[in-house]
Amino acid sequence: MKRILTIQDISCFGKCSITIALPVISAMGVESAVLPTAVLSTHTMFTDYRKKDLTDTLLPFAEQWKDNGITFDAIYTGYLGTPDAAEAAVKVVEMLRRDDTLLFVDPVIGDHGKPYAGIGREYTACLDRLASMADHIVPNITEACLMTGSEYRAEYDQEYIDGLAREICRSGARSCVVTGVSFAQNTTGFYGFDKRAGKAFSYQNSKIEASYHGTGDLFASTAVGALVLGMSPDKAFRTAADFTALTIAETMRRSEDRRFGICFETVLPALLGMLEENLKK
Ligand code: PXL
Repeated sequence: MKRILTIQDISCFGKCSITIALPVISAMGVESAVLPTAVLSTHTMFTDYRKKDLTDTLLPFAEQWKDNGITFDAIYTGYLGTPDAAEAAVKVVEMLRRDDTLLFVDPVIGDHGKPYAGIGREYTACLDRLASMADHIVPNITEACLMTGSEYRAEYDQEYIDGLAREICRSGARSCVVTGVSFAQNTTGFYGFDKRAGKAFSYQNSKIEASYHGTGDLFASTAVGALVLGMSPDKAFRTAADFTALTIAETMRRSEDRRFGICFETVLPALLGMLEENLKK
C-alpha cells in the first residue's frame, strides 16, 4: 500500500490541514501517517483560538520511525505555523526521505494578498529551504508573491503567473503549480511550470463565485494522493481541481457558516469515480 506522511497542524474544528488530508488520502486508498505540528481549537480565521504547540515532538517522533525502518512514498507539508516548526519539518524530511520519496509542499502562508495571522518574514525564509527541496510546490498567487518578494496583483495575465512559477522553480523546486488562477472572468484553475520538462501546463474550469476556507488543503491532499497512485502531474492536478470545484458547489448548496469549511465528505464517492476514470486511461 502506498503511504504518505503529512506534516501540518490539527485544527480541531473548522476542517483544514490534517482533518482534510487524513480522510481524503485514506478514501483514495492510500495510507496517511500524520505528524501534527500543533493542535488548535479552530483554524486561525476564528477569533481567540487556543493552541498547543507540538514542535518539540517532531524530531523525536521521526527518529523513532527511522529506527523502526518506517519510510514514505511521499511527504506532504502544509500549514506549519512557526519558523521553528518549519525548520523541524526540513530536518524530518532530510531524515526520512528516500531517493524516490516525493516531497510535496503546500506553502500555506496567506491568501487575498495578505499573510495569515502570525506568519512573518522569518517563517517565509524557513519555507524557502523546504521549497528548494520540493518535487511539487503549490502556492496560491499570494503565497507565490510572498515567497518571491513580488508585487501582488489582483488583476494579472499569463506572463505574470508564468514569471512567479518560474521564479519559484529557480530556487530549486522541480515543479511549481500556482493555484486559484483565473485567466477569464468566469473560469478558475491552476498554472504550472515543470522545470525538468521545461514545460508549462494549465487548466481552467468554470468559476463559482465563493471562497471557502480549506479549499487549498483539499486541492493539495487530492493532488498528492493522485500522484502517489501513479497519475501524471497534469492529470493529478486536474483531478484535484475538478474535485475541489465539485466540493465548492456542494458547500454552496448546503450554505453553512463560511468559517466552518467545505463539505467534501459527501463528494468523496465522486472523487473515487474520477480516480478510476483517470487511472485506467
Ligand atoms: O487552510 C490553511 C490553514 C491551515 N491551518 C490553520 C490555518 C489555515 C489558514 O488560515 O489557520 C491553523
